[in-house]
Amino acid sequence: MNIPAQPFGFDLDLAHAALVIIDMQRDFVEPGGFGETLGNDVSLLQAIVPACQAVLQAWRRAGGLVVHTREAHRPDLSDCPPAKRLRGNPSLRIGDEGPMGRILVAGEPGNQIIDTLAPLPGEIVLDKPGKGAFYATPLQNLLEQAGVTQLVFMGVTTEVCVQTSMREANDRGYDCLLLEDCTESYFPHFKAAALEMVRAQGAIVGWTAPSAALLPALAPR
Ligand code: TIU
Repeated sequence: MNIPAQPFGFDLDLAHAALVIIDMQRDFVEPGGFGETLGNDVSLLQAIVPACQAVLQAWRRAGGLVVHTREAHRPDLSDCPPAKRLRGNPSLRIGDEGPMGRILVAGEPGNQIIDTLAPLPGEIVLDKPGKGAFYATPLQNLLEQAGVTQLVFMGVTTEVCVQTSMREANDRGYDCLLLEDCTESYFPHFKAAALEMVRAQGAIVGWTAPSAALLPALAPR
């Protein structure tokens, strides 16, 4: 079905598409996590949760493949480059003990996907040490095994992990659609710029559309 999108319609083929939800984990959307340690107001990100829930529910009902990612490091931090841990002057560094457990460490309370978007059994959940969902993860293999050629993106933050993941996907040959009201940044002007740069130059990275444009394609018929 053709989804009204920018810069032109996106031909969704649900049987060969996956919904990729980037890093909707407590670290980024709740106080006391990695996002806040970097000096951000994390409350901004909570506004997208209802729209993400609506899409996730509709996507599941339509029988589509779902991939959740978490930005996460091993407890021994062997997959966290010192350059990432030591950069800047955060209030807590990756691996430090925070109010939701060790910052950005797999298995800690802060590293869990928020309850309202919690994965269901059978859905793919990937821990990724970088910003991109393909770097040092089995994502490409999993998508190839599933015959997926199109990716619909939601999650946070728009210009960091979402955009990096879309650029990685684009270079690997996937058609990528970013849902405008299902992604957010700590910096509204960065979100606006990221949406524009994704779809500029004839969808140089991919398409953008509001979730309302996708939902009819997922409705039972
Ligand atoms: N800081 C920021 O905007 N984002 C991240 O560090 N990671 C993700 O975007 N997931």
